Amino acid sequence: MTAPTKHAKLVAWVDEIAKMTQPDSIVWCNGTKAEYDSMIKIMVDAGLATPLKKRPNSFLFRSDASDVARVENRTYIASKSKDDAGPTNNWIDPSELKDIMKKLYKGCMKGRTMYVIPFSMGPIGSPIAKIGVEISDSEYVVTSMHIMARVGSKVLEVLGDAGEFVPCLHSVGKPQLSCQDDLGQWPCAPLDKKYIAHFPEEQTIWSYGSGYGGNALLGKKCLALRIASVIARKEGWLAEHMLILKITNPEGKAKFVAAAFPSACGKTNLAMLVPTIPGWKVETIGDDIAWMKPGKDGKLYAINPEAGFFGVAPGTSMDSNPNAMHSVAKNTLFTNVALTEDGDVWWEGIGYDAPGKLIDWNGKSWTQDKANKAQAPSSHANSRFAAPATQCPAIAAEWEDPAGVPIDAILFGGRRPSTIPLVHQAKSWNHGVFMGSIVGSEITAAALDLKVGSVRRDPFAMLPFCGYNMADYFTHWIKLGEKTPAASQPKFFFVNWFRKTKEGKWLWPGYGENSRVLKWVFEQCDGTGKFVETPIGMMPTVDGIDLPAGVTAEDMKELLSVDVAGWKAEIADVRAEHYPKFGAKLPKELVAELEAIEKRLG
Ligand code: O2Y
Ligand code: MN
Repeated sequence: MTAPTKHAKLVAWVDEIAKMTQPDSIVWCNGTKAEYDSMIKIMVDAGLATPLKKRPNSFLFRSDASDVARVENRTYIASKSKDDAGPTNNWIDPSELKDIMKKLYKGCMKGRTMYVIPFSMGPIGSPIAKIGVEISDSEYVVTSMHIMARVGSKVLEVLGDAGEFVPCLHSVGKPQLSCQDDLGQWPCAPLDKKYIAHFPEEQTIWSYGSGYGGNALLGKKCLALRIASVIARKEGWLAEHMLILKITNPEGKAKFVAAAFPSACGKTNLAMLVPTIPGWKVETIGDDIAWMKPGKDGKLYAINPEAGFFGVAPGTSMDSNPNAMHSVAKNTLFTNVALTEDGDVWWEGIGYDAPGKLIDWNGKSWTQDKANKAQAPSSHANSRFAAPATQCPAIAAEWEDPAGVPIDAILFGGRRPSTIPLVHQAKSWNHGVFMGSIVGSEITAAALDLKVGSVRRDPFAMLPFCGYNMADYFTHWIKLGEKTPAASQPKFFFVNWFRKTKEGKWLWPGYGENSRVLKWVFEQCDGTGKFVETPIGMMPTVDGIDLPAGVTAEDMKELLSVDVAGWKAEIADVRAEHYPKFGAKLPKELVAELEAIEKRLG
């Protein structure tokens, strides 16, 4: 196929990769429905996709058991200097890694088609958007990229003859040497041959051996976070692992909120929240990534660079997230969930019992046995849906505004059964950066490095996604604050939906009731909130947040009190265990914030 572009650098790169990987043919993707349908047909015919009778144009995929999630220990930041990758990334010398990977890539697409996928992260042509071109030998990647990014000919038009793009090379790492199909098995390479590599100086991504999610859909975590964070630092903006939502009060006044949480804190649920407070509305701009740039007025303007949702299926139900359930009613790709006899999907926590005999994510027959608490689940814990954002009933009108939305508040959170109150507000930008730097969740099962009850810190929820030294990343945040006029700065909050009593009972119902906290956040941004100053920041007065059903005034007092002893222990943990990881590069401003809180605690 001749290249549908005169972009010499792009054509030369595609030629170079084709020479190395030796595919049978090359297809330049145009992003059309016909192209999507033809990819699906190839996968259905090969036994790799199952059409779902109950959901129009929707399909189920089952991955290899070695290829079920992002592989953090096989993910590398290959900067020239180790110090530029910093203490929290896997570093490897770029030329050493290229030598290893070139050997793997040699002939790796034999018997396969090489797809060239031009894509835009962000609305095509938006001044905030970035263009990438992914080369991949996976039809699953092509169809998933159609959903998760803006793909095709229009992107090439915007790229023109000499526009900038991020080259993203992907192979499943399994040539079809005898030119036979994949025999119904998800193609990938063994774990020790998987590499997810980022070259920040070249702004290039090389991925080998995995066909799954964040390892293979290179626009998402690899480009929109790891490489974009490097670009953002250079250009003076922020590429963040944050949802974006719009909240509107009964009078029709709206605020925009960005929020970062470590995994398993209900980020997609918050992005699509259905408020329980009459008259209030929450709408979705994005559920995972925010690119925020200072506008002429000094405010941060955010876009969601993605076009779809790649959400975790287990636990998603009409109760926990009706908007997500409606989003996946059609045109959706499911991976590693269970298949019902009548051609639908099912997963643990979907809100109803398994209807009869299922096929589990391993392709085996599975019948629910509620009496057997040790029964292996039907769906993988990281099973996913990929659905177009336009299908979300709560999608905001502004979600594709190329100019972005002005951010009024930035929220951080984590799973913290004790110490951290339901909500508190930072006193300043640097206090907000301090809050972001200590984000984390308490661990509930023993891990190699941490004991039960200790906090696994995940600064800004960016630990696996910051493409450079995280101490430099903190400094970048602080410097951006210095350049932002106080009146234009968003307000920072720390929320905790996961407080428990000493007896282990949840103190806060979460889900739609979190709208009560969002309402207070709105009011604080509007200057109408009821608050008190405390040593850890501003907090709602006891009547500042309306009580949801089932929460007593006593519970609320506990949720909104400052646990002085707990906070002293928190400060000690940050000082002794967390901050030392960042060495001499840790900004002094963060230490000053730590000391100021300690002093205020008395
Ligand atoms: O396991 C994967 O490849 C997906 S990871 C993911 C997907 C959607 C949103 N966030 C994440 C994440 O790990 O933060
Ligand atoms: Mn994420």
